[in-house]
Amino acid sequence: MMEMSFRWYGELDKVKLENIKQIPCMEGIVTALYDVPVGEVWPVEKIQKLKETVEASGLRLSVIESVPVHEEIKLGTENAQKYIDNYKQTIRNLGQAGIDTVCYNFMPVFDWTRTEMEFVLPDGSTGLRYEQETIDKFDIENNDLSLPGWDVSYTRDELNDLIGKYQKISHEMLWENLQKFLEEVIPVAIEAEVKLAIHPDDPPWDMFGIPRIITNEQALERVTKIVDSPYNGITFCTGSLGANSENDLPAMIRSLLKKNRINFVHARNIALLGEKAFQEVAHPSKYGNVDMYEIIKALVEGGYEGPIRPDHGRMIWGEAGNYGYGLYDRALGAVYLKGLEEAIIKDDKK
Ligand code: CS2
Ligand code: MN
Repeated sequence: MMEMSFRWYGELDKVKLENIKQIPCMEGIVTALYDVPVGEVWPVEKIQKLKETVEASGLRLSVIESVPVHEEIKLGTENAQKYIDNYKQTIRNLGQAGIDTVCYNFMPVFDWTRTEMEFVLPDGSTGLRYEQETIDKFDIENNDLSLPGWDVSYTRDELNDLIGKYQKISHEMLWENLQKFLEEVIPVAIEAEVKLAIHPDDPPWDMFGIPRIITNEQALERVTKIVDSPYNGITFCTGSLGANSENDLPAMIRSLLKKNRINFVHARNIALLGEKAFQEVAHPSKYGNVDMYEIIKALVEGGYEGPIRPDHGRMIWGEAGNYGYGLYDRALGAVYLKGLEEAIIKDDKK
């Protein structure tokens, strides 16, 4: 069986570990150290403390999401090596504390991006929405663009400076910087027995003239080949990859599992609204374009037994909290996913 898990933003999260523990079938926590600046080494003691806190609630610390990759690494500057060395030490420290899976992404400047955080759905619940049209109209040089939920925030000057630098970076240059990063970090991950899981770019296309590369099947295949090891794996995020209708998600899962390259799964449903536009919806298949039954079937039949979490949920029942990360809708999503899994496993045994 897959290990059902739940993202928790630490002590400041409105959602408490005790709440999460009460969700049926819940086994694990996905979290991070939120007070270590990006690029610095994560101290072993702090990791151990976090693990103890999680375990005291009766759950396992299943995945660290994320250890952010410093922009200097993605830009491939002369400072990159220092940050790569720090990253390696963080991986060693995580291994020493008994952590076995780490999620990260290689998106320049922006992590996940949405143009509306509280779009009201017909039933009165709210969900996140993305429309390219709004992004294209955005005057980035004159506005402070910040979104809740990101691990990092920038001032307007920092943002303009970074964007300027990336506009000179081609897709191939970004690939080279990712290659250098993986060639250095994966051998350490193997040694430390910590599986890495790159998160696809969300949304999976360029924004503001900045390249994004982890967008489709070809890209995932390419990443996994850079260093050919199960420790160099993927976070299969159905919402991110599903935003491009050309991505055949179940087929991608089957092919990645044959090579044992899926280390973590984010299950999220989205309704496609047209070219480069989508609405986040409840997890069941009928609300969007992600066929959750086919996703879970591909995972079960491919032998996936690693961590999975409901990724994002709507805000329902008047809940307020981190956008996409309330308790109720994600809890419903988790149980729905476990239901699909049970049915598929039992059916396959007949
Ligand atoms: C997450 C990402 O909320 C989300 O959409 O999937 O923020 C994710 O944590 C990072 O991209 C992974 O590094
Ligand atoms: Mn995701």
